[in-house]
Amino acid sequence: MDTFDLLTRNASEVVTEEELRDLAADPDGKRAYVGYEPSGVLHLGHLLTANKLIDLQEAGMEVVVLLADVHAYLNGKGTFEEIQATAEQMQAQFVAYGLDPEQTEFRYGSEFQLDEEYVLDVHALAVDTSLNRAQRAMAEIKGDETVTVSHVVYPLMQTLDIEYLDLDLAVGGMDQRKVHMLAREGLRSLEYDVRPAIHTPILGDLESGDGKMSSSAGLTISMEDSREDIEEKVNAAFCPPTRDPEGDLVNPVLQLYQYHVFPRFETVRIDRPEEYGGDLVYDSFEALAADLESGELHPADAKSGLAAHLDELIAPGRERLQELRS
Ligand code: IYR
Repeated sequence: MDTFDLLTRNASEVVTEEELRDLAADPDGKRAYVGYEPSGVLHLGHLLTANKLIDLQEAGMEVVVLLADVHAYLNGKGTFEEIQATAEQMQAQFVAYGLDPEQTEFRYGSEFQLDEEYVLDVHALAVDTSLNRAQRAMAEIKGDETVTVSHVVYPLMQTLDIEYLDLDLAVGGMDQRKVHMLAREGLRSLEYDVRPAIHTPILGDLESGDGKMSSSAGLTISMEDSREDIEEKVNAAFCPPTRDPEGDLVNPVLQLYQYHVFPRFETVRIDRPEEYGGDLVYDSFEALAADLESGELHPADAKSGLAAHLDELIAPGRERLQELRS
């Protein structure tokens, strides 16, 4: 695959395409990152951006995973001690999932975000940024609780991470896009280089195919799920025989194949009893989606194949988590 296509495959948005083309022309040793607020258990949302990091490693880029402990603290996720303990577990799960530890730099935000130079830059951005703008940037990151002063400090720090980790590319879900747009202005105002960003989609809710997959409502799949849990959730998922259902709905089963299974498996085998035509083997998402639409692939078989592949992706992290907890 062409490097630009590999860098941008399965992305919802690239800012800007021109900057990314420059990067794709010479990706070797360039540094890309995703920041995660530490949480004890990874779920599909984390794994979707991790898949993009794996693509970038394949293209020759260096990958930085920021365990954003200070950000999680500012976003009301617990005491600093609690957050740091979950960050260690998070790192272990990413490695089990397939981020090569030799090629991945794991960094804690607190290692550099409390340095004087960084803090003074936060204050410089605070002077240059309207309250309204910082608040709007956080709309999709902040939970439902009251806005606090910490919520507007947060995107200013996310801006500076790009400079202080010496990065060439920022990666995040579409929920990060407003922070990354603010970051472009902020970096420019401090006369730092502006860097491009890649945004990955936020997938639909498994059961209804509606809106955004929620990590809290038990509607996503996590490293804590047993094979049976995964089968149960996938079996209950919405799966019309089309990739574009009516209105705002999506087909979450096809989305999971597209964003989670095909990026990690060269071929996808779906077991099917002989009497129904025997096993099916696909080497592209397009071929599988076309078979679902034509009726060649029954939704029940699509689901059982999906659960088996998701289980294979989750199993190493699930085992690691059990070891850490015992
Ligand atoms: N805002 C992210 C966490 C985060 C991301 C980056 I990229 C940072 O530099 C810092 C924090 C979230 O919503 O999880």
